[in-house]
Amino acid sequence: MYHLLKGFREYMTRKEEFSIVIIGMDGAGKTTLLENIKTTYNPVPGLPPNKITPTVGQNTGRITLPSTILQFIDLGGQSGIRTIWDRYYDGADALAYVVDASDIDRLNECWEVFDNVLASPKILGIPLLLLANKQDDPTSLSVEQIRSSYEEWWQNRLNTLQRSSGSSDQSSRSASLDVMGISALHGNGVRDAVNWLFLRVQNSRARYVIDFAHFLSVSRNI
Ligand SMILES: Nc1nc2c(ncn2[C@@H]2O[C@H](COP(=O)(O)OP(=O)(O)O)[C@@H](O)[C@H]2O)c(=O)[nH]1
Ligand SMILES: [Mg+2]
Repeated sequence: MYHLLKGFREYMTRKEEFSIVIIGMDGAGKTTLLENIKTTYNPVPGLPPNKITPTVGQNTGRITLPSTILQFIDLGGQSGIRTIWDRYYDGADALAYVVDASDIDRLNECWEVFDNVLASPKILGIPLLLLANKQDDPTSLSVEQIRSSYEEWWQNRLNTLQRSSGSSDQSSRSASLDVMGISALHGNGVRDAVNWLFLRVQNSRARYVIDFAHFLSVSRNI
């Protein structure tokens, strides 16, 4: 029992590390976001926007919060390398899907890509945040317009395919989807987005603690 309690104490006091995967189409602003997060939270700043080149493969960054380490993984978004995203869902504690809210011409493609993400059974149960990036650009769609655009796209798709069965999971997921506006370039909304991700992964940790406490109380009674 002593070891069990010691282990529990260590578990409670250690800094838990969580992995957050950033995805979205090429040019959406994923790497700019990652570098902005590094600059905002770390003593060593991330790359300035003018030094960022298109991502081939992945970029990573870690930030330390009071009780938690968040490891961000920014994956390349070109169509040829999107197929690797799926491999990262297994180790992901949360997903952030970045949308270029100023690129209206590519929104349909962006929702097709997003739909593929939602369709992966691996992401069930993983917190997912949709980020409407480039809010500093006056031509960008607002958070509400981005949400409506996705809902409209989804409705059109349902109508085209004339299917209703098998889609309820996805449509209920889109109804409860959290959408936040950010400017990865200037940092607006980035802290709110990181807080959202931090709280969501912490909640999943709290569930483990409750499970463990329950296990302890059961084991004490046997
Ligand atoms: N105006 C504006 N431009 C942005 C923002 N975030 C990224 N960009 C620009 O969008 C382009 C693509 O950014 P990048 O981070 O490389 O996109 P990625 O392919 O998703 O990693 C670059 O020219 C960035 O400077 C933003 O919040 N506002
Ligand atoms: Mg990139």
